[in-house]
Amino acid sequence: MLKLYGQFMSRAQRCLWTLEELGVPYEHVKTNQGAGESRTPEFLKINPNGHVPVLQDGDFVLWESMAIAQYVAKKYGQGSLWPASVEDEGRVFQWALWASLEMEIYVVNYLRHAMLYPPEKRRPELAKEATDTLPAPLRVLNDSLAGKDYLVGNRFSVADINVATVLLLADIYKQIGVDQYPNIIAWLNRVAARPAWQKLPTLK
Ligand SMILES: N[C@@H](CCC(=O)N[C@@H](CS)C(=O)NCC(=O)O)C(=O)O
Repeated sequence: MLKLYGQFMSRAQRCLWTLEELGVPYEHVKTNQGAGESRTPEFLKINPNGHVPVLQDGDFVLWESMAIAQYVAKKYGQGSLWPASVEDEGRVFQWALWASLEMEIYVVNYLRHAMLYPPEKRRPELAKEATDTLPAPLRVLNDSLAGKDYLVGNRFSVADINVATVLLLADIYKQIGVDQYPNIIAWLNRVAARPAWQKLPTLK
């Protein structure tokens, strides 16, 4: 059986969402990264980066949350979460890399340096860099969603999961001005209404 390490309040949530969407049986190991559980010698053997999430599929081990979501979608979600054409597969990769490099890094810095860290650990310049930088990718996302319900092939896919979780993590989208982007808000409401997403907080 698949084994997923990482609790809901972490980037593991996109992997949990993918598994729940597809109804794939898995064991959920609620590794608490905040309590240092991703830094134990035992955990570092499965992810030398010391981060959650990690997926174990038999002897196969995978880290990086978007890669895990895509692996699960490709293996168990052909024709549903994983697209049928090579072009749409390319778009799934495009959106994951874009979300990670152009948006998530700034969203996480804002979360840490404006909200989560104790005042003495905060670096206000990183929170400012985030609020200065995010309007550009948010505009790209908003424009890409014009007249569309979903990011790839006009059906819900792992691309929506990977990108939406950047904004849904800790409801951060409510803090970074996303309300100015109506297509993003409509899309977030659409994907967050899915039963699999609604179920996730109960998993912890
Ligand atoms: N790019 C990685 C980032 C993973 C990451 O930084 N995870 C955080 C939780 S969201 C973590 O494990 N932090 C605890 C630590 O680094 O000690 C991914 O998407 O999987």
